[in-house]
Amino acid sequence: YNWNFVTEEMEGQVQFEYAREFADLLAEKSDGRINMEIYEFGGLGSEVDQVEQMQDGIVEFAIMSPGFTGTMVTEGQLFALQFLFTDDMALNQEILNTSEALNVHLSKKYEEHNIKPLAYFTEGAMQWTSNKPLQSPEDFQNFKMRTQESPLIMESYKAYGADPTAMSWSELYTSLDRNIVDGQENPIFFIEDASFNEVQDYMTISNHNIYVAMLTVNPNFYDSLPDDIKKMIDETVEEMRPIAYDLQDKLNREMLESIRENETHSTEIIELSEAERDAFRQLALPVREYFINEVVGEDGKELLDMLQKEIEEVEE
Ligand code: 6CS
Repeated sequence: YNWNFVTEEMEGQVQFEYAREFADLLAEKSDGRINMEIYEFGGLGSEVDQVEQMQDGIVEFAIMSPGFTGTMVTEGQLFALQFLFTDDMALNQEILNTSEALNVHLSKKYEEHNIKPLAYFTEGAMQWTSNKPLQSPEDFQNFKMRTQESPLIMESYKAYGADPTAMSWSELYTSLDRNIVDGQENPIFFIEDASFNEVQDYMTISNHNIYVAMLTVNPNFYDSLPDDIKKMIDETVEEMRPIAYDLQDKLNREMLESIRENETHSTEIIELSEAERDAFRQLALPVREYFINEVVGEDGKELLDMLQKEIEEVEE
């Protein structure tokens, strides 16, 4: 078997290293019968192009961020809702692993669009970088915020008073450098590895959301596979869960140090207090109502309610 696996990231970053490990495990399990060609981001187009290639079966496997399928699978935009998950990343990953709302109901919504999610995993807590200090919602007034394509991510920043612009991350470094946008959100490892810190004066440790990515497969391709091969894939998905968690944890820790120690450009790191985070939380909560009333309706409400219940249960 020769399969293609596309990621939205580069070598050394979480998605690419996930794909590499996934391919190695499968090659081993299958005694070399399964070979995967892994693509770094850029070679096959934008993040949105990659979604289409997976749906068309041009690539068999893809790691995708729900933020790039927001207009198609509207329910997947629930990951844009800030302060929804807990502040404990290990618990968050447990929720992603076990949630019925996500692994059964949300996955079904993706499957309607020819995308089969095999796993949801976090790439870390998200932080803001900016060219001015971001400490309170007032600081976001007219702030040009770069976001992914999801309308709900944009709505979330409008709730803070910002002026969001969606773009591919391939354009982000230049756009920050030229002040086409004033700031962006991402996990720390990505901020450092994409060198955004070198064109931004501030990084706010806001932990306002978790970055979630999905391992996906083309469903027609998957269904056509013999049972023993499917079993190898499913086992590998399970084996990857702790590996992916440790990978992002290690990279996010290490890269925080290298942002601190960067000699070319110093980035001031602002840590929000709980009271400061709460000011953002208060403005983020009504976006959940907007999501239900304006975006997903009754079906989506059930899904979000179920996920919130699951989060509460794990927190207890
Ligand atoms: O900001 C982005 O769009 C990119 N961020 C990450 C962590 N992965 C890929 C994604 O395209």
